[in-house]
Amino acid sequence: MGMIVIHVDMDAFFAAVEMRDDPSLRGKPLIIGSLPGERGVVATCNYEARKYGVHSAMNIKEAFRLCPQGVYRHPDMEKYKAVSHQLHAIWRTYATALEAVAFDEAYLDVTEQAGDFDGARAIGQTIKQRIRDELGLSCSVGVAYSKTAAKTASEEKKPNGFFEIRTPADFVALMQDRDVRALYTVGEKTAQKLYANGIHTVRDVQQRQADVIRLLGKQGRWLTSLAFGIDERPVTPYRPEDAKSIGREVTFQKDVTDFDLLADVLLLLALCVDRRAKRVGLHGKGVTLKLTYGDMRTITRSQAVTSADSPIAIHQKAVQMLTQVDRRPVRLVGVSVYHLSGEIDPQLRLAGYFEDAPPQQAAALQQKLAALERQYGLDFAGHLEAIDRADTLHKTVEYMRRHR
Ligand code: TTP
Ligand code: MG
Repeated sequence: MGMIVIHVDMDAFFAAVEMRDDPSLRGKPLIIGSLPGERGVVATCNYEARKYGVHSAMNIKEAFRLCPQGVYRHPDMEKYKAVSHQLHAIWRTYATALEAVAFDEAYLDVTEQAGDFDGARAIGQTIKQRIRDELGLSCSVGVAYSKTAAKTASEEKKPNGFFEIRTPADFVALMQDRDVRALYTVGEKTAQKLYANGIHTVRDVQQRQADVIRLLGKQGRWLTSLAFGIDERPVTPYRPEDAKSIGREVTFQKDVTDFDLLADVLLLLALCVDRRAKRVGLHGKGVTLKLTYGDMRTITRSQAVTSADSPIAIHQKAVQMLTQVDRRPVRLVGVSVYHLSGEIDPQLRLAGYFEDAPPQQAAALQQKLAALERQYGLDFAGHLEAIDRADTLHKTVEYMRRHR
């Protein structure tokens, strides 16, 4: 049997949380985002406000023009994040894989727990009930054979909705006379392109596959499959290392068995990662070590750190994790930082390596580089800039491998 996927999406999420916590807001149009008079947009609004035509991403001026009697509030992201954790705890109970899409939205692979669609319906209903009872919030649930169908299903009866799409044929029957924009990933721009070529409905996409592919390339191929209800993407579980990250890796020409060499290579990788992170003004709150063994099995190890804001900090963590993995021949080694945060002072971004590190760390880095120079007979300190380039990094690492 194929997959069974549940898509859960909270109703008017930020607004619903605020109404739950402040009953005086209930029944009034509530707009969360910028305040009238400020610059900015609507993050979301409750369904009362939607009656006036207010919606997400609308300029706040426009929202105020449409709904001057509304209540306007700034979002409280910390609070929504906490609620999101509670939601995840409930969702996780029922899924072998949970893919978070946003604070308030996730795909759950319930194939195993559900057994069949009747089981999945029971899980979907239980999730809705628990979110209502335990968190005082409402959500919409879609149960389906694929991710796209599940998302389509959760939108179908929003708010407080529940809907099932059990087969591709059911999906097609539901969708074929709808506008192309009903297809997942078709936005305004894509729609205009299709309209301009006389392709208006999902049925048109089905009947004019070659034109759709010619017009849209890769996306066109995806859409023609989708028009027939085909979407085989798995629910991909969220892991910390999947969060937006900055990483660098290198593949050896011959498998490496010397873990001291790997530790040395990790210093160069840490330098590259740190530099790239600084360039975009971010630093990580976690470090991931990645190894691919000679048998192509890849493992990753991740650990939180107070702040991965220096090459030394990144390297230390990576090496610590390296001591805890299987010592088998290694084909590829990589390091990345994740949970990126913090726009650092733009001035600092331009500063060199040693200037923006605390003196102690700068000294530690100098020492490590000097040790590498003695060991391999390479002038690292003088070539740090070049090491950032893929070909130089690769050459340097190969040189180290042969001269160890
Ligand atoms: P959505 O699920 O798109 O919206 P929603 O939950 O508020 O409403 P619906 O009932 O239609 O699902 O987004 C979830 C939250 O993400 C939303 O409450 C606010 C935030 N958000 C923004 O901050 N900006 C945006 O442009 C959008 C679309 C959402
Ligand atoms: Mg939502």
